[in-house]
Amino acid sequence: MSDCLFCKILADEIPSDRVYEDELMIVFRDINPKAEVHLLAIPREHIASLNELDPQHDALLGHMLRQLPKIAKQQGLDDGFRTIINTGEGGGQIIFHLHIHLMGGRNMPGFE
Ligand code: DGP
Repeated sequence: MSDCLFCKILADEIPSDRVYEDELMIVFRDINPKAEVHLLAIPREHIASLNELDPQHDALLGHMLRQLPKIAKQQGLDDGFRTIINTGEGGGQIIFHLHIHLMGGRNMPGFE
């Protein structure tokens, strides 16, 4: 989608600090981190939010979720990590390209 910020990050039209990518997804650092490690995992396919998921996306979401523990460990989060998906304006979603927040380490809300 031409007016989607995260599609522009995918296309390298906007720079980002990527920590992982494969054929289905990329993971990059959140520009406004709420914890020592704060990453965003997004599908290459533009899906606006969980509200737009179809059964055809089951394998994609399964793939994304399975990569997160490996990526968290690569980031030094050996004790665990937090995932958050904000959905819709009422859920605090600002960017309407589905993304999974992966957070951990020092300064994580509730662990300051
Ligand atoms: P959400 O509220 O769930 O839609 O979270 C959107 C997140 O996206 C928020 O934590 C800040 C992050 N973000 C917004 N713009 C940019 C950007 O241009 N680059 C990066 N790396 N992150 C961004």
